[in-house]
Amino acid sequence: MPEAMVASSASEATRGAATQQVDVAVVGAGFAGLYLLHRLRKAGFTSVVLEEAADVGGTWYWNRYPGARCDIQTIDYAYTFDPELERAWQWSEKYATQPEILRYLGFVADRYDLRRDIRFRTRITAATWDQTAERWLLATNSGATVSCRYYIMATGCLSSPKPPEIDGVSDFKGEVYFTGRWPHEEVKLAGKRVAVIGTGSSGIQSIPLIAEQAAHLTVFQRTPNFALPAHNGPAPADRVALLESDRASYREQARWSLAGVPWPQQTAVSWQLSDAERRQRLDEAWAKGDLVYILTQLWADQAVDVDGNALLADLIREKIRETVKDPETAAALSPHDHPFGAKRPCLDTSYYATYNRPDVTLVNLRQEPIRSITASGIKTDKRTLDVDVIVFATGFDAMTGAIMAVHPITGRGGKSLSDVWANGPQTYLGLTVAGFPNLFMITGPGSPSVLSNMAVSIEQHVDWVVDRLIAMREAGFTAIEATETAQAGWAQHMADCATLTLHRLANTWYTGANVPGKAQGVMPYTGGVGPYRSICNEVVSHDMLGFKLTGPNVAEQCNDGEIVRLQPDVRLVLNMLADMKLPPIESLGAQGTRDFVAEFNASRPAGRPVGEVVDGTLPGSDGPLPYRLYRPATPGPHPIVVYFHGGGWVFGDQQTDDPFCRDMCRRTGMIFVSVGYRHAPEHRFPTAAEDGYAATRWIAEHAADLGGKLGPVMVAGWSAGGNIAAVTCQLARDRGGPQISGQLLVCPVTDCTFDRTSYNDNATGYFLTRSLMYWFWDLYCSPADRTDPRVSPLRGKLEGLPQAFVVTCEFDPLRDEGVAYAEALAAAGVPVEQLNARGHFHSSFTMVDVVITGVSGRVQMADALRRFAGLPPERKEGDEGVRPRSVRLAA
Ligand code: NA7
Repeated sequence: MPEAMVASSASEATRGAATQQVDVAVVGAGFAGLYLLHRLRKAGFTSVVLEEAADVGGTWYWNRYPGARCDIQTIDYAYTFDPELERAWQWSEKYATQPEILRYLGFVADRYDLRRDIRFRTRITAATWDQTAERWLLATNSGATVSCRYYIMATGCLSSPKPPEIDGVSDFKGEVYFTGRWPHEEVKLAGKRVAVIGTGSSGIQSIPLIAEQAAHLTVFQRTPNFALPAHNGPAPADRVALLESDRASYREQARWSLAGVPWPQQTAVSWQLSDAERRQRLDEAWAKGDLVYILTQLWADQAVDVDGNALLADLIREKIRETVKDPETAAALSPHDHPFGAKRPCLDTSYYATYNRPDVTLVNLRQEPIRSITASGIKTDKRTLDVDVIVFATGFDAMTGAIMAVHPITGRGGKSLSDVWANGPQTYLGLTVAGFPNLFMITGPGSPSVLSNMAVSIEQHVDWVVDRLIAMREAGFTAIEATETAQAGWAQHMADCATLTLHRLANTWYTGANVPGKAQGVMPYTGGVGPYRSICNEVVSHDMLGFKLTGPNVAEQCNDGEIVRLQPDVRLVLNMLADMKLPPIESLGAQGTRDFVAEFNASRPAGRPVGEVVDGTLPGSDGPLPYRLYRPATPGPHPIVVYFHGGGWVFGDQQTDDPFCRDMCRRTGMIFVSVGYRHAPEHRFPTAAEDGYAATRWIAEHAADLGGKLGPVMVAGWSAGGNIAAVTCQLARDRGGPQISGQLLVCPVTDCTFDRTSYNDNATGYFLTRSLMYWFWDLYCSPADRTDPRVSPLRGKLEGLPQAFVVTCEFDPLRDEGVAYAEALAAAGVPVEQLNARGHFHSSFTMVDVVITGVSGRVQMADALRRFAGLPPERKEGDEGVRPRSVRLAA
C-alpha cells in the first residue's frame, strides 16, 4: 500500500474543529464501514467515518504478518452490491493475500470517493447518548467531537488483539511482534532464532514463511488446530464458471445459504456411507482446498452430531500423520479436544510439512506450559529456550472486544454497555441493544458474522440498517430502540440455535474462552446466514417487531414481541413445508395420505444402525399383525418397549417411525417392538385400541422368544400411537395384564373435545391442523363412541395405572389434552413427569436427525424409560448441552 494513499487531508483539516454535526457516524473503515459510507451517502445522510488506522482496510490494514490471507475464496469474498465494481476488479488468486485485499479496499474507497468523509488516525474515546437531543456525542483522541443521530459500529469482529497474558513480556530484550499489529516496514528474520506463540489461523499461516527465513523457529503450541491445505493458485474453473454462468443467481444463492457461500445442503448422513465412501469424500475435499466445502459438504451430520464429526476428525488426523514424519510431533499436532469445525479450522500452505524441517521445533505447552518470558527467551516448566524474536499470534478479544473494551459507551439513563454486557453480549439480532437507542452494530455478536462469509453478512447488515434509516426518515421517526422482550427472545433463540451445532463443545474465541475472565457463551448466531436474513426481513414485515420507534411529530410505534418462538430447526421444517404449498392432507383421502407419507418418509435421513432389525407377525385382536423389532447392539436380554406409531389411526405402519425407534433403541439399550395395528376407515374404533392391547399382551408373553427380559414391558407411542399406548395401559389394568412398568406418551390424543386453548392457538400453520384432527376422528370413531375411554383415555379411570412420562409440544393442537392427561394421572396418584417442549411442534421428536433440537427431549424420554425399567440414565458425549426440563407433577 503506497503511503501516498494513507491519510486523507480531510482527516487533518478537521482536527480540533468544533463539534461536527452529522446524521450518522460510523466507526471503522474496513469492509463494513466503506460500504456503509457509500450507502449512507447515496441515501442522502450526512456521514463521517472515524478510523484509528492511517488508511482504509480494517482488519486487513492491521494483519500484515507474513502469509496473511483470506480463507474464503476471492470469488466469494468481495462486494456484490455493484455489478460494475465486480467487473472492474480482477483477483489474481483463489485466496487473496492481505496486500491484494488491502489494494482492493483502497480501490473501492477511490472508486466511490470515500476517503473525503473518513477521519483517519481518529480513535473514539467515549460515546454518550443524549436523550433530550436524541443524539450520540462522540469524543475522540484528537479532541474533536462529533454529534450524530445514529452511531454505527463497523468495528469488525477480530480487531481488538488480546494481551498475551504471559509474565515478563516487557523483560524480553529481543524483538517482539504481534500478528494483529504487524509493522508496516519489513521485518527481517533471516539468521535469527524466532519463537511463534499461538497456532490459530495467524500462526498457521505465518509459521511456514517465518521458518523459511529464520535460523531456527520454535513454535509454542497450546491447542493444536485442524488445518487443511489451501491449494492456492488460480480460482477454480468450476466455481468461476458457476459464477459467470449466472452471476446474479450465484450471489442470491450465497445470500440464502447457510455460510454465505453457495453450496447445497448435504443430505447423505455419515452412517449411510461406507468407510471407503467417507474416505473418498475427504480425499476429494482435501484436494479442493476449500474451507466452506470441507466444513459443510462431506456429510449432513458432520457439524451437528458428535459421532458424525468424530469420523471426519479421525480422517483428518490420519492426514496429519501422513505428512508429519516424527510420530511424536504428529501426535502433538493432532487435535483431540474439540470437534472439527467447532474451533475455527485453518487453511494452510505447507503448515504440517514445515515440522519436517530440521530447523523447526514444536513445544507442546500442554506438557510444558510457559512460565514466563525472560530477557533472553521463553521459560517453560521444563527448560529455557533463548530466542532473538518473539511473535505473538495469540489472537483477539473477539466479537465484543472492539465494541465494548475500546471505549465506554453510555446509553439511555447512563447505562454503560460494559455493565449491560458484563455476563455476555445481549443484543437484538446482533444489530442493536436495548437501552442504547440509535446504536447499530455491523456483524455484532448475535449475528452470523464470523461463522459466515463476512462479505455477505456485512452487505446484509449494511443494507438492513440503511434501509431502516431511510424508512424512519420517511415516517418521521428519529429514534429506534430494541425492546427488552425482543432482546430476551433473541437470547433464547440464540441459545436454542447453539444446541444445534457442536460449537458449544469447544473452548474457543467463538465462546469467549480465549480471554481470561470473559463471559462464556456461543457469541455468533449459529442458525445460518439464509435463515438469519429471513428473520431480519420478518422483523420489518411485522411492523418492526421488537423495536420502539419514536419521533417528534408522529405517534410512537412499538410492535413488541419475540421474532422467533419456534426452535430454529422446527422453523426451517415448517418454512420448507409451507414452500411446498401442499394441499390439506385431509383432501388427499386415506390412500392418498398414505402414499404421500410414504413418499415424504422416503426422503428423510435414514435411521441409525442398531444391533438388529427383525420383521415378523404377531396375533392381533382379529388376525395377524406385522411388527418390526429393533434390538440394541449390546448383549441381551433387554427390557422391551412396545411401540405404537403415529398417523391419526389412519396411516403409517410398523416402519413409519423407524428413525425414532432406532434412536430410542440406541439411547435406552432396549428392544423396541413397533406394532403395525390396523387403520381406519377400513377398521374403525375400537380396532386400533384392541390391536394395541392384544399385541402388547402377546409381546409380554413372548418376551423370552424375542430376546427380551422377562417381567413387565413398557409401552410408548406418538400421537394416535400415544393414544393407543395410554389406552393399552388402562385395558391391561382392567383385563388382568400384561404387567406394564411405564408408559411414554409423546403428543398423545387423550380426549375428544376440540375446545382447549391449544386447538385454537395452533389450529393451522404447524402441520397437524385442527381440520386434519377432525378428519382423523371422523374416519376412526363415530360421535357416539368418542367418550369411550378406549379412544378418550382422559375420560377413563386413571387410578392404578403405570408411571408415565408425558411429552407435549408448545405448538401442537394436542398440547393441552396431553397436559390434561398428565395432570389427571398425577391427581389419580400415578407417578408422572411432564415435558412441555418449548418451541416444538407435533412432529418434532420423531423427525430424528432433522429436528436436531429434539435430541434433549429424546434423552429425557430415554431416561424415563430406563427409570421405568429400574436402570440408571445413560449419557453420551454431545448430550452436555441438554438441560433437564421435565417436571414431576405432584398428586
Ligand atoms: P486464534 O485463532 O485465537 O489463535 C490464537 C492462538 O494463540 C491459539 O493457538 C491460542 O491457543 C494461542 N494462545 C493465546 N494465548 C496464549 C497464551 N497465553 N499462551 C499460549 N498460547 C496462547 O487467533 P488468530 O489470530 O490465529 O486467528 C483469529 C481468526 O482470524 C481466525 O480464526 C480467522 O477467522 C481469522 P488456545 O487455542 O487458546 O489454546
